[in-house]
Amino acid sequence: MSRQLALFASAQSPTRLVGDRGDVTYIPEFLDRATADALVRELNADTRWRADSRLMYGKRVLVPRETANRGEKMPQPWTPTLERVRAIIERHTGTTYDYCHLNRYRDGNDAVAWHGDRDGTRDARLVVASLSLGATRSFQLRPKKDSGLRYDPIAIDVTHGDLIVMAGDTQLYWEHRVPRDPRITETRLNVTFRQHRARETAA
Ligand SMILES: O=C(O)CCC(=O)C(=O)O
Repeated sequence: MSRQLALFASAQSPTRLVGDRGDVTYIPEFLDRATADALVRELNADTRWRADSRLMYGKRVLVPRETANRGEKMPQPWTPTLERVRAIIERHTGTTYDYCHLNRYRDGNDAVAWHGDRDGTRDARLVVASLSLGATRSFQLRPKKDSGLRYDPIAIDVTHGDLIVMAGDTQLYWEHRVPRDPRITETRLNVTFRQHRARETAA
């Protein structure tokens, strides 16, 4: 049984979701409505989405969502609002991000399976800041099988403008997913701000 967190927190009161062998914080309404709306408009107008595929049991299958990367050393640049939001998140988290990975969940049939973000680098301790836009979806966390941790899965409904920050050892000991939910008919965008390398910034 998963634990559903009560959503009493506000932008001023982040909720710690994980504090053991990892550090995951949930900040509801991190972005104000106007900025979140502007970001959705800009990303929808100006992103070339990709349909990725994976080899599974010898067969190539499409991943159930569309993706894109934007930012430094990426085929698509930051958009003006994305840059502005990146700066806000950098100030909040005290670190820098050089690119972002975008997921577009067209409806509740799109999803991402359990995984940790190693991010093409050996340094799994890099910070990942995950911004939700559009439809409300369940974001779930659980300890990895070999972590030695004994916690029930955590499920939290993330919605337009909410931020989840995953830091410390999170990607080593925990995994996360957004499961299918065929009742959902609206689109959700997710923007994960990521680091090729981390630089601490002054608070
Ligand atoms: O959509 C989300 O909230 C999670 C996205 C994610 O796990 C990823 O991009 O690796």
